[in-house]
Amino acid sequence: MAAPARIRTEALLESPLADFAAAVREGLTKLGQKELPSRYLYDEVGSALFEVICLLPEYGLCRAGERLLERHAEEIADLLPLPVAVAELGSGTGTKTRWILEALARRQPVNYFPIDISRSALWRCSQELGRIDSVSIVGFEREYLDGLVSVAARRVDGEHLLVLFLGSTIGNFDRPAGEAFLRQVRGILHPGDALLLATDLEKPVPDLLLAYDDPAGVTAAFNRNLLARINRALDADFDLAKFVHAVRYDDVERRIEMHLRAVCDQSVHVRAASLKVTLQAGETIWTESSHKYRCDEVLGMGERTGYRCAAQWTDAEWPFAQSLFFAE
Ligand code: AVJ
Repeated sequence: MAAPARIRTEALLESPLADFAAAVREGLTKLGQKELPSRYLYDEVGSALFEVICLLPEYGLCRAGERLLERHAEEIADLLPLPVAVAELGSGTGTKTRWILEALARRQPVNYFPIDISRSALWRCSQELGRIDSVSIVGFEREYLDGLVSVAARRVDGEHLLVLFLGSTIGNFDRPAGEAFLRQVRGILHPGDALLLATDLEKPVPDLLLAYDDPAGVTAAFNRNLLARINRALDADFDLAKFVHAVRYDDVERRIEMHLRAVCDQSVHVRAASLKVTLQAGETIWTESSHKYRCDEVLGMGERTGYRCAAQWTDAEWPFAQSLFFAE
């Protein structure tokens, strides 16, 4: 296999496996609703399944986000102060990012810093984007905020930063936590730096339920793979046949919730976390929330956390917004 043109990955100092074990223990020993953090859905298998989800006709989110960037990348680049370096929170597969990097690379050489806890995601992103002329990549295998601090420390005098938070990943946070996260990002930025924020918008509930419980069962596989990952990585004995994918829309919180429902009473041993868990028939493990927003709500979130909005673009086919903010 050909090596990507330019990729270097900053070393990871923490122990990801110990963190995973601790998170699993914490989530599965919660009184009341058991839960697992959605970030762990994306191992190699999970990331590949998510890419298939993005191809499903019922799940328009990825296509909408990409369409907006394809259509408006030039306009976005024109609004940015130059020179600008690009940091991306969650490198994904890089397809959406290509439009922005190409538009910027027509104006200046671009330093691009994808930040992701998944080494395989960084690798794939570098393969996708590593050969664009005038773009050089340094990947950071880190938590978002840690990685962003390191990226910000590398900026040269007079260089601005554009932070990309695409794909509506902010929707995985509760609303207050999402706002707190935007504020933390703002704390790392300088006035005049930019944030491009993608958010999935409210839409009819039946459309949402189909998008997260598709007839081909890809999202179900994506969800259940989390248990398979725990079996593999933490020497656990989840029986996947005893769990079903369950999706609900909470119309007070305005979010899709993804759960795994135990179909019978059972107990599970997670050896690497020294943990025994019992589940009752019908009990669920909550694996992901995906909050849906209103356009003006997104503006409000930005304004309350130290930004002003320069422009907002929405997709007509699948309600979705890209908002360009500047740190004040
Ligand atoms: C990648 C977090 C935007 O919330 O829609 C897709 C993940 N989960 N299908 C989303 C997901 C189930 C997705 N995000």
